[in-house]
Amino acid sequence: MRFGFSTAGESHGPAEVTLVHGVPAGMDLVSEDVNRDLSRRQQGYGRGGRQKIERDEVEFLGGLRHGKTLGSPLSMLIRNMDYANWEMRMTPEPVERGKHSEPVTLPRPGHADLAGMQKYAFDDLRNVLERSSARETTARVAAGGVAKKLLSEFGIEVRSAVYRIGEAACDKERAALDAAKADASDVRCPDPEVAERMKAEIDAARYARDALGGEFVVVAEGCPPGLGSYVDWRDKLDARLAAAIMSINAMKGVEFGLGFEVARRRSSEVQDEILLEDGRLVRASNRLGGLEGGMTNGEPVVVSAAMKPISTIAQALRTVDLSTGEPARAFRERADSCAVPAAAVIGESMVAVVLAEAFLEKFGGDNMTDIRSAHEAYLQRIQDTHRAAGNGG
Ligand code: EPS
Repeated sequence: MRFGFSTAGESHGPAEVTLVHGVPAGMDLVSEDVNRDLSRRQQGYGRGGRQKIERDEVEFLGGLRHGKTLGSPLSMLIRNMDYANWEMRMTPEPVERGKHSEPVTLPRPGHADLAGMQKYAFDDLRNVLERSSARETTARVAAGGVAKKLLSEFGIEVRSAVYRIGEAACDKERAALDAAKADASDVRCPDPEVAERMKAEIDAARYARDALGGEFVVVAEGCPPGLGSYVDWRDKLDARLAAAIMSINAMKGVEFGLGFEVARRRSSEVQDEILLEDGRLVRASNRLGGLEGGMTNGEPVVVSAAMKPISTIAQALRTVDLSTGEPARAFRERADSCAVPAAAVIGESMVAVVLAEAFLEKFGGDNMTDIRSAHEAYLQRIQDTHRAAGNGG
């Protein structure tokens, strides 16, 4: 089966669950490969009280034996510690209506609440918000840990950095180059001076009972040329990466390399010229973010995204009480005031999952040994072609 994953779980339900399919047999995998990113996702300046309750750690339920994948579906569980406080309101067992939980009927502008109630014929928006909550991204990051582990076996590393929160911003290109330093910052911004301004913006928004969005960049280094394809629209890697990024809660835009800036420039200031240096094909720049014709071109893949501010805010916005039809103020619940640093880690995970899927399409096999052989043979062939070109042959 093709590499990919599904998730299940409600924010205050018993657990988040991830099922990853298409994982090759024989890959080394330990809890730490997943827990590392689960912990990074939980961090970040601007988080609310929930992360003090949760301690996200994976339990493998299937697909792994003695630290090696079996090629069978990899099943992972992350418990919601907060379920202990929500058990009566969230129990899967039938309860007497209204006894354990009052229906929530004040939809928040910007959340899935209203359209979700209309679509699924609910009269309690808790049925919507529990699944539309960004808590679900915990399960995605678990899948991302597996994808990253696979990619790292072939020299591909995926990192991220935050380059804007509200009005506080640094250069996107610089942030992408310095992404390795982002883990040291609690806003995931590699520029310490801008990081301080970002934190001040978050404090000011929180003080005003409001929330802030921002922008982050994900960089994948070490991708061989030719992941994805130009021959069919479904296979185009940039389209698949865009869909994966846009599936993250609160994303409103995605860009590659220079992004929308390309629309303002002339062609000669946009394309990345091809040079032959010491028998190797190299690029004079990476303005297109490592993607041409829906394929990787061997340069770092650079994807950035814009996140809107969180819609659950203390300064409740106008809405309508759906139980009475009267004007009201939106439902308020404990929430983050900024989750852009966490979103950057989730972005890494989604990019890693798409790259792993494309990697296995290109070099696919049931087990790591066969994949390694296919990968090495391909790199050798394209390297030999370059050499021949360098020799005029
Ligand atoms: C979220 C609301 C908050 C966030 C949550 C996403 O949860 P709670 O209502 O329990 O305080 O903390 O994010 C997470 C729990 C998480 O792990 O990222 C929402 O409404 O989307």
